[in-house]
Amino acid sequence: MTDYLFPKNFFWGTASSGPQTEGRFDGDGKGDNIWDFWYEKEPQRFFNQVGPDKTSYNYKRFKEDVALMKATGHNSFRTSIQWSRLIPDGTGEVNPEALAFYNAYIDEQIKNGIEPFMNLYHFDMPMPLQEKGGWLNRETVEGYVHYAKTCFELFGDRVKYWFTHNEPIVPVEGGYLYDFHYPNEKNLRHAIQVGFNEALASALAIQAYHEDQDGQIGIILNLTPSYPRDENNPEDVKAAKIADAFFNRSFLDPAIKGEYPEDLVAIVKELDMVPEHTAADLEAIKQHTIDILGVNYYQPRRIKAKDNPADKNPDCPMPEDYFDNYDMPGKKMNPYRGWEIYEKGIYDIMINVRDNYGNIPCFISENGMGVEGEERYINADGQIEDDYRIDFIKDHLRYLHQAIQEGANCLGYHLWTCMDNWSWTNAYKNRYGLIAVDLDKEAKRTIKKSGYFFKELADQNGFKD
Ligand code: BGP
Repeated sequence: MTDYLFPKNFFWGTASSGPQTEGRFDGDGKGDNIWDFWYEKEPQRFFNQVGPDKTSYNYKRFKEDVALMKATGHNSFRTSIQWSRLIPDGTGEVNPEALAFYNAYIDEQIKNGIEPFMNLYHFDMPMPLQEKGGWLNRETVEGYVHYAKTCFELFGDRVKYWFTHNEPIVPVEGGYLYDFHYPNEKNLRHAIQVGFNEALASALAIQAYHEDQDGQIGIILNLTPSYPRDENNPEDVKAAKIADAFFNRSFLDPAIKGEYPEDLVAIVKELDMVPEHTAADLEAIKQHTIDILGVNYYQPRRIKAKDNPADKNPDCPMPEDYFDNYDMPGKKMNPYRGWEIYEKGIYDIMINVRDNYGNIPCFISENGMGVEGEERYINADGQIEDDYRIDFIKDHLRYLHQAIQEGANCLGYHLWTCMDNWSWTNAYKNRYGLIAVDLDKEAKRTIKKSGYFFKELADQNGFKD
């Protein structure tokens, strides 16, 4: 029997976001964001046409939800403030209803011994700012910094862990390369500008935070370790390194080292796509780096050299002009989400952060398994027996434990997610929660088997097997 005991004061909990859980109600004063707008325009793009107004009703039921967090062992929990709820037009007045809600939600968590981790941006651009170009427009950076400062002033006395973005590469990919977020463009030049403006906004928010607040501020990145098809083939290795530059180091390096990786800069220059910026912007990125890193890990990236290097559209450059995705035979899959499950990836990320990023304090900020049709696992007592989720968690924790034993500075593990929630265009297709939400029964909450497992895990600060 092995004892997987984690360090003292380890953070156990889950992550979610405002737009995926809160819902929308008459009189709540929330403004539109890109999800409200896009759903209105193209509801057929969303699974079963379930939109962002119908998420798990946490806005009304947060007290019950915090009690369930406690029942499932949380000592910490991450969500995000919805920018369009707090400041409905993006830049103007604070919405008093939102202020009352976030105050009460934060207080309820603290009262129940749950440390609030708060993220500022989870894919949810307020529509009035998107109409002016969203992250493409420099004014959005200024609007975001104003919003961030407002949040620090309003909630910084109680929230001591802040995050500037969740997965900033995703709005780049979804909105400007691969068509899964509004505004559904395919434009690498815009993608690069959006990524730069997000990184700049993050640095400026960190600067503002460090001026008069006493907690910690970081960023949450989805790191996808890029493995070459054949480690002994230099062309595959080179291709994997380029994919890593585009999708991981593009945010990891500025966030921690304060500068962009040389190989990525060389590609962007060669493409003649250097984003608009000033010397002062680069200095801000240099100076204002993160205190803590959140790592979201779901899947690795398998890469090979391009089968046909000439296979590219000169009018529409894409990152894939430099590599091919490799469909590795025999890989273990989550068939519902179509993502590979590779548990050792979590270890490799931790060792990379330890060795190449100064072993900065970090934690697993998301990891989880979305499964469709979980009703078929309901037992006679009405509980979902999600043993596959328990195995998924343990399989990852073993590798995380090993990394910590080898010196990784990992402070916690947050699962995605607390209770089943709305996952963007996938809506409620795949369920990730420790707690089931029955949409047909007024969003009734029921703790799954994994929720009880998680409580024991947190209480024992680890597990034996
Ligand atoms: C992460 C996001 C979450 C959540 C999760 C599950 O990338 O930060 O918001 O959605 O993935 O993925 P999906 O909803 O695409 O199944």
